[in-house]
Amino acid sequence: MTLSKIFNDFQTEVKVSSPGRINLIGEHTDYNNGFVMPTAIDKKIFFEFKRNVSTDNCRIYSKTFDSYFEFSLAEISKQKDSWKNYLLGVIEEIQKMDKKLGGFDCIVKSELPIGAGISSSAALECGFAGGLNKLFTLNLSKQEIVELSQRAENNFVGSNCGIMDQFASVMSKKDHIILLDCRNLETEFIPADFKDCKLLLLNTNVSHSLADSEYNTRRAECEGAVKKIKQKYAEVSSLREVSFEMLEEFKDQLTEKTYQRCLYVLNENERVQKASEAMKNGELKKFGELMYQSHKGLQHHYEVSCPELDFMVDFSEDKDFIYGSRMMGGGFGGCTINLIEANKIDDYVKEISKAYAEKFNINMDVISVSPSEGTVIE
Ligand code: GAF
Repeated sequence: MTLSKIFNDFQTEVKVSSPGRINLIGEHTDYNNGFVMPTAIDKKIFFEFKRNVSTDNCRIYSKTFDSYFEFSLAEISKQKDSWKNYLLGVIEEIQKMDKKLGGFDCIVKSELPIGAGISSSAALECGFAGGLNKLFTLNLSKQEIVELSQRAENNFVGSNCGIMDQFASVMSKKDHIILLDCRNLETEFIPADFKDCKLLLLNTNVSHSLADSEYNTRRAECEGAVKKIKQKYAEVSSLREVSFEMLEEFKDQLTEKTYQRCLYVLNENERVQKASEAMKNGELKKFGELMYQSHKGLQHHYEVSCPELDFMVDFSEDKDFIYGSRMMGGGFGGCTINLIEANKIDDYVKEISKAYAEKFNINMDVISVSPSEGTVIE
């Protein structure tokens, strides 16, 4: 059968739209069992699925990359293109759960820019898992979909990500921000009322290659510190149980860098608590101030920012119509998230685009976003 025969005359059985996410504050806290404040956005990856009963083969066509691949459920092996591995990882995790899949055809189309830090990877994993769940009546709960998608990324792709992105992509509610406690997945939905302001993403359009390796290193640094502290305080199983006093007590046994990483995480968890209160009380200036503090911590103590992101945040700092600005996601490129007065956006975008292009010889992009519903499956 030719490709066009399979994909032109597609009798869709299941349709999925799977959103990217933003994170207002709480960066690199999720894998330390801390707090985050993400939500899904109105930019998505779309899937269409149908069963192909005749084979155990899966045929997937990406409209975005105009790329096709086919594999047997019995032979899952790592591919060169990373988008394929997110999907294969999901298949592997579903199979590990003893859930029965059959052959299927799938079309994927994305409107999420890759490398922008708005989690196209979690959207791919969760949307794909959600679609297969419906197509083959696997009876997976939303939480199982979130967790298996995270495991796909950890085990198959090899990135030790936390749970924030998958959780936000699946669980978000329109017009709300999630306050998520990553220790027990306790969730509070806070109405996203930004009054005269809007959230604006500015994409540096850089994605430095350090990102993956440094991400895993940061996580290992935090876990190494926890291991040391646990020797005296048995109740400690993550940085979440570590107090400022405990960290001070162990300062001499940690390298200066590791100490700074841990201090950042403890401070960031406190900031998220304050930020969620500020949001509930409509104190947007206070919220924005915490965003700036978060960025400084990520820049100087956690060291996951980059000159392009720092330039954007610095550029905004003396503008009183920008309440807050910070890098978002894993770091080393991608977007800043800005809380900005809506009627100033057009002029500001012109000004910063020009300054950014002059400084780095790169054109930035603007991504306007609004808090949206998690995965939708029809
Ligand atoms: C990436 C990861 F996937 C998340 O789990 C989270 O750690 C984030 O970086 C940093 O906060 O998006």
